[in-house]
Parts: sequence; structure tokens; C-alpha cells
Amino acid sequence: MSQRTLVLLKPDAVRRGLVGEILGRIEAKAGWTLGALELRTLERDTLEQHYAEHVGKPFYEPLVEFMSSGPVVALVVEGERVVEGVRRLTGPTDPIAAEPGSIRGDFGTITRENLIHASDSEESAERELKIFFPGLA
Ligand code: FUP
Repeated sequence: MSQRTLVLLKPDAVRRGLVGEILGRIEAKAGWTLGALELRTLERDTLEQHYAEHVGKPFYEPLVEFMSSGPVVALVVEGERVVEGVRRLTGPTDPIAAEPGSIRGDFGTITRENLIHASDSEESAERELKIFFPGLA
């Protein structure tokens, strides 16, 4: 089943020069393709929409500050079961708990600076794609 998902390579990934490495892992999966790709510094308003479910939580303000601290790479990935697949490549939220071999497991130590966002369901993907790529067909 072909799907689309939103991926953000977070400011830590861009600052640390890991864009090529992370993008390469996604690109290497057979049949997955890039539908859009953009280097962009996120506005607070965009982050508020994106992280609506976390507004008011203790980690929300530091999260927004971190996510707007430098450019991110926003991309759309398309292909077979890509929503579940990119989440598997990404690993769980806490990079220390993430399996070695996953992106967070290989490169992260801090939950806030966990390198990559990937939509967690098809519904989330549709909602998030509208926020970041409203012009997409
Ligand atoms: P994930 O789906 O793994 O990206 O994680 P969540 O949607 O639960 O959280 C979004 C982001 O909030 C995480 F990527 C990092 C940040 N966060 C914290 O900083 N502290 C927490 O306790 C939980 C999440």
C-alpha cells in the first residue's frame, strides 16, 4: 500500500552534518521516493500546529525553542508502507532506549534532540503534510 509521510530532520541533525547520512538511509529503502524536500527555519506558529498535542506539557516550551533554533530539512517520503517504515528506521523517542541500527539509536542521547520527526500514522501524516506542504496535491 503506497503512502506518504512527513519527515523533519531536526536542527541537531542539520548542525551536526547528519542530513546526508539520515537521508541516505531513507533513500536506500527500495521503492521509496522523495516527494518534496526543503531546508527551512520553522516559525513558532508552525510548530504550535505541528505539536498541538503537546501544548502545555513541561517539555513543550524547550521543544519549540529547540525546533526553531536553526534550520530543519522538511521532506515528504512516498512509497510502500512508508509511515510504519520510517518510524522503524527512526526508533523510539528516547534515543538511549532506541535500538542501535535505528537513526535515534545510532546518533542520539537526549530525548529533545532526537534528530528526526516522522509521522506516527496515516492520519497524522495527512494532517502534518497540510501544515508543512500545503501546496502538495
Ligand atoms: P515521537 O513521535 O517519537 O517524535 O515523539 P512525541 O510525539 O511523543 O514527542 C515529540 C517530541 O517531543 C520528541 F521528538 C521530543 C520531545 N519530547 C521531549 O522533549 N520530552 C518528552 O518527554 C517527550 C517528547
